[in-house]
Amino acid sequence: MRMNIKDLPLLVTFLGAALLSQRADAENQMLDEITVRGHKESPHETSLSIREVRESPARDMGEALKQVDGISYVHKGAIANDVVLRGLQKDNINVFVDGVRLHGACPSRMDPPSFHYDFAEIEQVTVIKGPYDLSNPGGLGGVIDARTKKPGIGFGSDVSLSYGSWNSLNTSATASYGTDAYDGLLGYAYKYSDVPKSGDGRRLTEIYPAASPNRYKSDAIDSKAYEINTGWGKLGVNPTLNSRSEIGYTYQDADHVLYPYLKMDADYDKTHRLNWTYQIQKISPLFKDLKLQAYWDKVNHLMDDRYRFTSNPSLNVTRYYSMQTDASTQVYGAKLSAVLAAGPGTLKTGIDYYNRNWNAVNRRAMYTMANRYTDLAMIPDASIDNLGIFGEYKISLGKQLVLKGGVRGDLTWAEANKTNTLVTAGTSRDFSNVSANLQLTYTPVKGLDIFTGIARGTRTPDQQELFLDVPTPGTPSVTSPYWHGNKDLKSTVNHQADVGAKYSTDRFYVNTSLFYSDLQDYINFYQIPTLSEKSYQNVHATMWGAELNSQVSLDYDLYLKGSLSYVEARNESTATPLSEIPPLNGSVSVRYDNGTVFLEAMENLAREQDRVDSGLNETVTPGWATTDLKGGANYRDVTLIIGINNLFDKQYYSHLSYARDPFQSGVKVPENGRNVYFTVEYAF
Ligand SMILES: [Cu+2]
Repeated sequence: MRMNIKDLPLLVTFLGAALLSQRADAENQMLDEITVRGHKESPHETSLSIREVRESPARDMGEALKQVDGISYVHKGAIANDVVLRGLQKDNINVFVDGVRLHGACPSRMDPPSFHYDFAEIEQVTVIKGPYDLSNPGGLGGVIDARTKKPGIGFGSDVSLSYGSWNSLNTSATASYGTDAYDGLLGYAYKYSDVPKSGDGRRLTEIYPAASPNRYKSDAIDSKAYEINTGWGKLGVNPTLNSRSEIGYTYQDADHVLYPYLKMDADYDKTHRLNWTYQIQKISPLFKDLKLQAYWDKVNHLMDDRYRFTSNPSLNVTRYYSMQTDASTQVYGAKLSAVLAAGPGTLKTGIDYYNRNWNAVNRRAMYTMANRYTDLAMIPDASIDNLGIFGEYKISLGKQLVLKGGVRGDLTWAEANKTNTLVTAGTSRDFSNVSANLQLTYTPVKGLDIFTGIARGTRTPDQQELFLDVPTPGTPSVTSPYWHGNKDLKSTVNHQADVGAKYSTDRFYVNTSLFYSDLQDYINFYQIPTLSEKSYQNVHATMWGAELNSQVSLDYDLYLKGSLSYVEARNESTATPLSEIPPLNGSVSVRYDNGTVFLEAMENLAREQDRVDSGLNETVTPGWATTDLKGGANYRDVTLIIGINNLFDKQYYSHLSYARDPFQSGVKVPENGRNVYFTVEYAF
């Protein structure tokens, strides 16, 4: 069609209308986030929207979540960042997707749970800080639950392509179709990257000293950092107006993932995840909701040192590697839960079960000279069975008070099915635990919520902490310690108190929270005195911390956001700081967003961490500040985003990005240097 000058007013009107309608949409998005965070979330809850994920150059959810107050992460390479919540990590926190318990296979956490799902599957991530989730076992430090996208009515589709520094590519496409009776969704994502460089211009694979046996071989230094394909599908059926059944399956294949943090790299991670739910709502005035869920997931993981100098052929090294771990884990579980109108309040109750198996076989050239590369039951095909029951009652006392309280009981069995030098096949442990909490939310005036909570949370030791066995060739030494589990470990019990206050209006909220935690039998990694051995022990620990965050909508389409997090942790048994605790950190950002275009500048800050565990040779990490810029525009169904992170190419380290053991590499992994990214998204 040829344009004619007479069409111009029409075109201008059309464009204007389109821009205005877009403006209303997107402006609402920013205000919606403020509304959700201000009104709908309790002061000890927080969330990350998919908008915030999409606008960042984060390569996985672990990295994306670092923008949430109270969350930090362990950076082990270009991807597979591990989430840390209020200084607690690993099994101290629960990381789920749609309530599905997902565990990694790698004993060195190359594949933490959040690594096993793609952004493009996710709608929103909710974080509950502290032991206030009674509907799942464990997670004494809190829960991070990602919710997957649900198909809408009619056809829907979105395509996203992101390209950035070091050839990092992140693409995804989803298509969905839905009617009132049924719906379906299909998605695919592909991620690739070369090895990132830090602020000093060196690749993350170049951080080893020139004589280190763990340094990368020259042809691996600039090889790809990872390549990941993920595909998923979801089917939903609504048999009646008030019932729904859903089945979802995801397969992820991660290939050639480099971990400069460790002495080995991953050859592959292959993950299956299957989830089925059936839910009926409003069955009767008494029976409000009934939900049944069953799930299964499995990860196969292979890592070795083929890209490192340690694998060079020699008298001892007769295979393509000198060390390898072949690991797998499988989880299956089910849950039945119901919401009932009971007296003046509501009762949520349920029963759940899961089984997790974990098996890791380690092979080393030098473990015994007589029997090279012999299979070693590093994690001896060990299973954990957990059966739990919970009830939680919520009642409004007048207009100003909401009281919520509940209790949960768990029975747990842990058993090793293979023999290693630490345990024999059949070695088992039983645990029984009670968790409970009482939460009071007081709303003295509209917009002000004061939250207080006391809670008891628990978690049992995992297979690694109980049964792990990594003997050394010959006699253990300082450079080659014997690393093993402790089959006598007790469950950790956390007694925690929380106070929080939030004030919100339609255009503004400010949220503060403060917690104190007394951890009985905290499972601490330690150096056994006088022996060249490292293991796990129960210690008495305490933690306290605070978070502050705020989001404000100002005039002239300006938005301000800021957050600050602090946690201090102490091993009371030895009167020393606990290891791997993030320093005081925060961020401030200013954003112009008129609904069509946005521009944002963010400053990220972390203080020096000088509270270190000298028993594990932890050292002080200096503070740092970095600047990120991003901007974008959307027109109709297309969104463009361009950003630059670490604008001044600062060389800096996160306190957590250093492995102590196992397979301690002895080097700190620096954060990424200046990096540019460009994203285009199309959705309808
Ligand atoms: Cu691994």
